[in-house]
Amino acid sequence: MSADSLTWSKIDATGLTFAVVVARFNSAITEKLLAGACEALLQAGAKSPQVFYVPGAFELPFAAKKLAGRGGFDAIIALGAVIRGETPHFDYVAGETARGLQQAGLETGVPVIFGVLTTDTWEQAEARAGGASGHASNGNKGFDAAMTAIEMARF
Ligand code: INI
Repeated sequence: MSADSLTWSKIDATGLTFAVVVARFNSAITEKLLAGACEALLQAGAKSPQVFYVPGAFELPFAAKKLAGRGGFDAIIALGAVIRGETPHFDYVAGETARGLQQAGLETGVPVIFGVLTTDTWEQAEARAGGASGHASNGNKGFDAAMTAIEMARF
């Protein structure tokens, strides 16, 4: 296991309610993150999450803040994939998404979880979304984001 991996002890999400906001941009990746997040929530005994879609990662903070402010969710999980490619657009999208999600959580008091991949290449993103299978056992950051959400909801 690499030094920067998150580790999870057994954690109980019984009775907790989660919203997952998913960016459609790079959807082949973000759908795998969503599957990983749902797997974690189910394993931990949470209800099925309510899933909401936005066009791209840049729109995640707006949706997360709106859902957090609406009430009824113990945490919001934001999922996206920002891939560098050739343009400086990456830095704006990745930076503002991170800043906005942190701000949404701090301003509402509801945990908002940063489940957004920021990678140089498509292959790196795929590897962090569970590879070809998308399975949690294969390193799926959507799974990790959901486990983080459970822990922070219990905080
Ligand atoms: N959105 C992503 O989710 N991932 C990306 O890699 C990406 N790139 O590379 O441009 C991206 N751009 C769209 C952005 O999130 C907004 O939807 C768009 O700028 C409209 O606000």
